[in-house]
Amino acid sequence: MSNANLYALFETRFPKDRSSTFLETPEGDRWTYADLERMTGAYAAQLSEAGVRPGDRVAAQVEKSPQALFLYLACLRGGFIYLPLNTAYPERELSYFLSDAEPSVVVCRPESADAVARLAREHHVGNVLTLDERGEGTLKGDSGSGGVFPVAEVGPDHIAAILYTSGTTGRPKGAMLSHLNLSSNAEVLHKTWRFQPGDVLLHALPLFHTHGLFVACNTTLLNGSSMLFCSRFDVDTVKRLLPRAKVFMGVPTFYVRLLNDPGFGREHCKNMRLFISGSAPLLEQTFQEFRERTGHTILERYGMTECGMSTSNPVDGKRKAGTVGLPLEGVTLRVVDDAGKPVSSGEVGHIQFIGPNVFKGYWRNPEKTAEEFTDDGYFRSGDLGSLDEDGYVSISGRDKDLIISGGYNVYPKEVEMCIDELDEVAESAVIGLPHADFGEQVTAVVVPKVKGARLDGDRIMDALKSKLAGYKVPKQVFVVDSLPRNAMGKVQKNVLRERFSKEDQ
Ligand code: MLC
Ligand code: AMP
Repeated sequence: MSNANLYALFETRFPKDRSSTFLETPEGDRWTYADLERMTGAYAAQLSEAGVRPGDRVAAQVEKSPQALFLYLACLRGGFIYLPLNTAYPERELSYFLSDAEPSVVVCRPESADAVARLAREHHVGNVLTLDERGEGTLKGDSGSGGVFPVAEVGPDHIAAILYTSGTTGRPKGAMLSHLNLSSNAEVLHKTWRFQPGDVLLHALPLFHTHGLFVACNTTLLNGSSMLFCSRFDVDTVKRLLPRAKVFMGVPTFYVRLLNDPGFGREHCKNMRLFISGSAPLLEQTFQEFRERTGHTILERYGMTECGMSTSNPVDGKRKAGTVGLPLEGVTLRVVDDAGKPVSSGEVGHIQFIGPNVFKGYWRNPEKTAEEFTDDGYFRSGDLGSLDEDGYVSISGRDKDLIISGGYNVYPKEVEMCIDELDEVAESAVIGLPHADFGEQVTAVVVPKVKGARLDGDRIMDALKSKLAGYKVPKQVFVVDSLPRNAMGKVQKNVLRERFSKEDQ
């Protein structure tokens, strides 16, 4: 049986001339495919010396850098399970991930080494290594064993990565993605998006989530081509580098921000082949404005942490605004009613799908995994949508209580639990309100413990900053005497959304 390791698949596509560029940073640093092989070999060797074995977890909470990407690839190469963590997660969130995932090694920013070492002792993590944004730290890419570290032999179901996603219960769950999940999705996207030799990708997404890590990097690696690799999204840098790129991937906020710059236009996009959007709904207005301003039609696709990508608009066929396109080859998608019966075209129902992209379950949580699948094996996406007469999918809402802010998911339950811990608060409801830049804005509606008490919204937001990643902290707090409830006692968030979307933001 051939090796199902995704890294082994990448190797078959690396350019013959290993001195070809793999990454270039806006500062002009260049990394070749030979560097990739050397660095991933050295990192894998060092992790192995630190006691990491195939199947062990390597958690990484590091800034985006070429070296951070090499660390992911080193884990694939060694058969280690890569566990990327958003740098925005404060200590409290990190502590939960370490206790749940029990990694053998944590790689963190040098400035958080002491705090992480303390947590590591608490949660019996073997080793703490450091890596900064310039790629320096105790994780070393200059070990002699470099390119010779063998690529681990793994089966298709071997877990390649665990990505944590918060849930409606407020407790994040680790989605286990196998080598086959990642390779099948990368292959189908590479084909669907017609990647070609020389397709330079401008990479401005964070590296700890599906979009920036798997969708962008894995397709480029399968293409054996290069990336212009920015540490973060910034309009001026993107404008400067776009003329040298062919492909760009972004969340809708990226496109909104580009359009907000009156200096952005056709000349920046003249060499571009493809603009792709996903992770959150792209407004039709953004789609149209972008077409008018640049002459390019954004291709929208749909995915999620648990399954990578499931649908995409076509490169050659019609890209329909307000839709996320057609199910990808190998993915079977259906829209069903509450009883699980398929609805007719145009009707809204629950989106479910099955395919090689669908994850292997939640880490050490078989009950939650079972809940997310139907008896006939379809994954319940938690999204609501419909199919049109051509089979294009539109997402019209969610049956999970979820806010998507600037492409980041925020589960209200998690925020509510933190607010409710505050002394002066009796209860709270967290809702998403429309926001021009982020799409949705996290907003808290709070009931004080003492009726009529005046609560200070700024203080509540400050108190949450040490508990939650910044993008989860409400941007606005409203105080009410009581929350509206239905006959079952459930908070009517639609009533709150209706009421507070009219208030000044
Ligand atoms: C940052 N902040 C946000 C935020 N990002 N607040 C709400 N929503 C966001 N998305 C807050 C910070 O906490 C900080 O608050 C302040 O804004 C400035 O931080 P920043 O880092 O300087 O912000 P900025 O660089 O402007 O970041 C905005 C952004 C970024 C849109 C560029 O959020 C981003 O890159 N988003 C992409 C997310 C992504 O990759 N999603 C894919 C998930 S995978 P304060 O109070 O400290 O000042 C997935 C599956 C799929 O969904 O289908 O792809
Ligand atoms: P995450 O769990 O962070 O991977 O986010 C996945 C969720 O993002 C999906 O379940 C959808 O709700 C949403 N999503 C992703 N892509 C799109 C899109 N193109 N349009 C609308 N929602 C999207």
